[in-house]
Amino acid sequence: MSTLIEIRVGSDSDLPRIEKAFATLEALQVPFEARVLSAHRTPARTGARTRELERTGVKVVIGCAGGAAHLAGVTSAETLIPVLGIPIDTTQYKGVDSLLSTIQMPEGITVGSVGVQQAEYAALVAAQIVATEDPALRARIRAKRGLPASLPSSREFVALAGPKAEKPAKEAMDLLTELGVKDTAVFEASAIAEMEKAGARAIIAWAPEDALSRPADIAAKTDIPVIAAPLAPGAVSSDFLPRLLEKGPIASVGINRPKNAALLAAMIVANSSPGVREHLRAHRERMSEEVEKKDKKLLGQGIRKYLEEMKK
Ligand code: RP5
Repeated sequence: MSTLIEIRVGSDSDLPRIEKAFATLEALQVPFEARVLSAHRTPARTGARTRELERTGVKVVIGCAGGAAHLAGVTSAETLIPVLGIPIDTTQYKGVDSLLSTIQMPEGITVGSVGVQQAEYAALVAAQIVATEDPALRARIRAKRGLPASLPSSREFVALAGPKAEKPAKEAMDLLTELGVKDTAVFEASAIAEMEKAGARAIIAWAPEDALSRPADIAAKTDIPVIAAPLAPGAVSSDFLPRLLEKGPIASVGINRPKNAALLAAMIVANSSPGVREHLRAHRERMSEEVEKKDKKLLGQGIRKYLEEMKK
């Protein structure tokens, strides 16, 4: 069977530290391939392989690195296949450096990160993404996780879970609509049976400081991939993201990035929807063009005039 999940590490020293990911996928009989591809040491080889991915049948990429952990991010910049990240533990910062450099992506390019070294959660979320199109795998995952055997339906539908997030929910829904995912709805976080019945292919769960455990609480009761969307009005404590991620299996986007949550959900849907993938491609092209335009303007005007205009 062809590879469905590619697990790439920045160094082979990462391999023993994520052994649980391999064991989880082997137990679930999901074909995967592991690669050593560094964002910094082999950028050309990494980029070339990434640009090939959409033609290979790979459905999810897991990027795993430590320190300046850019592997998942640079991968996502060059593919429309969903990318998850595993931040590797580090001696000096206990992996917080890896976590932040994996998860805090700019708007428009998205990575769903697990917590530091949570390789098993990453493998589970990746398998759950693959399973949205594979009922037999879905049944194996539900059995492994002790979820009821009855298989929920699955269609091009994204659920948004949790109240008190009207503005981010609107931003996410508007973007999903623009990307061709027309079917979306907001649910109470406890309405998991309803989200399953509605056929959700992904759940976006809002996680403000006072409800940080919400995404993991939802993920504990369903095999639908849960994308955490952390929200914070100002500075957060250093344990904000580690607390959000400690109980997985969830994949989180960066803080206050509702559009990146929507993008990740759309990428999951796009695995079986060429139409949504084309919308994603066009969205990415528009974004690149906007940045290029700014660069050309800056080159043309020079820094002083550009800054002056920015301050107006
Ligand atoms: C990162 O630097 C790798 O992903 C690894 O976690 C870390 C150390 O790499 P080595 O020095 O062991 O090759 O790029």
